[in-house]
Amino acid sequence: MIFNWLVKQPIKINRSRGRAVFSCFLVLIFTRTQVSLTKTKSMSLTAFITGATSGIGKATAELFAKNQIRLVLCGRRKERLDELHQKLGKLTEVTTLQFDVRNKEEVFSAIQSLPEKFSDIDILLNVAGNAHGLSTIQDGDVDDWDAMIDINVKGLLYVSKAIIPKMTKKNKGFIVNIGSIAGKEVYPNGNVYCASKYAVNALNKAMRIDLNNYNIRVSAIHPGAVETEFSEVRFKGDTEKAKSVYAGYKALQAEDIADIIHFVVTRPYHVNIEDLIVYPTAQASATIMNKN
Ligand code: NDP
Ligand code: 8X3
Repeated sequence: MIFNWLVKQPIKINRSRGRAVFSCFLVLIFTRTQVSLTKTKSMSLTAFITGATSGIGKATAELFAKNQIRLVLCGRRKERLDELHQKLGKLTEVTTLQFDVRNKEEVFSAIQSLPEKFSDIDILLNVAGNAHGLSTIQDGDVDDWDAMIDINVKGLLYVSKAIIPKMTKKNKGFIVNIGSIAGKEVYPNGNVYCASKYAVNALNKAMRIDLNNYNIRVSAIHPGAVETEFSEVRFKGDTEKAKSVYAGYKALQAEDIADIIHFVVTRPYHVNIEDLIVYPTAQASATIMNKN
C-alpha cells in the first residue's frame, strides 16, 4: 500500500520528507519480517492436547492457536472438537482426534492415524481428567474410583506411552502434565481423586528422570480452584452445587492456566520449570478459602 502511494507521489517531495517516508517504509518491512519470523518459528511446533474440549485444555488450545502452534486436539465430544476445528483452523493448522483415554486400543490407533503433518509432536499436554464424586472413603462409589484412576492415571499413561517414542527418536520434546493441589495435599473426601493426582505428581517426576537422557523437558502444573466444568462433572451435573464451589471469591479461570502453560513451554530450551503450584489469591490451601 505504502509502495503504491510512494509511486503515485509527484517527484517534488522534498528530501527530508522523502527520507522520513523511506524510514517508515523500512520500519514497516522490518516489523513485518519479525512477525513472519515469529509465525514460522511457532508454526514449526506441534502440540497434542488431551482434554481440549473444555476448561483448561480448551483455553490452552485457543491461546496456542493465536500463537500459530499447530494443534492436535483430543476429547470424546465430537461436536466440540468440530467446533474448535472450525474456529481455530482460521488461526493455525488443526486436526482432531476423538477417543476416550480409558480405552487403550482407541488411544494407540487414534495416535497412529495422525496425518504426517501432525505426527511429529513437540509438546504433549496431558490435561484430560476430572474428579468424580466427593465423599468419604467408606461411602465412596467404586465406579467413581474406577473412572478417576482410569482417566487421570491410566489414560495419562496410555497417551504418554503412545507419544513418547516420537520424542525419544528425535531427542527433543516437552511433556506438560496437569496435576492439582490435590496431588500435593489430601483433603477431606478427596481420597481417590487426591490419590490419582498424587500419582500424576509421581509420574511427572518419573518422566523427568527416565527421559533425562533424551533431552526431553517435563513439567507439572498444579492448580487450585479453576472455574471450569470440573465441579459439574464432580457433582454429576448438579449445576447449583457446582456453582457454589466458585461463589464468594474470584476463582482461577481456565485462561490463567493457559497463560502459565504457554509461559512454561516458551522458555528457552535449556530451561525446564519442573513443578508449579498456582492458587487463586483467595485460596491458601486445599481447604482454606477466603470467601465473602
Ligand atoms: P473440564 O471438565 O472443563 O475438562 C475436562 C476435560 O477432560 C474435557 O475436555 C474432557 O473432554 C476431558 N476428558 C474427561 N474424561 C475423558 C476421557 N475419559 N477421555 C478423554 N478425555 C476426557 O475440567 P478442567 O479443565 O478443569 O480439568 C482439566 C484438568 O485440570 C484435569 O486433569 C483436572 O483434574 C485438572 N485440574 C482442574 C482443577 C479445577 O479446579 N478445575 C484444579 C486442578 C487441576 P470430553 O468430555 O470431551 O472427553
Ligand atoms: C481440582 C482442585 O481442590 O477440587 O483439582 O481438588 S480441588
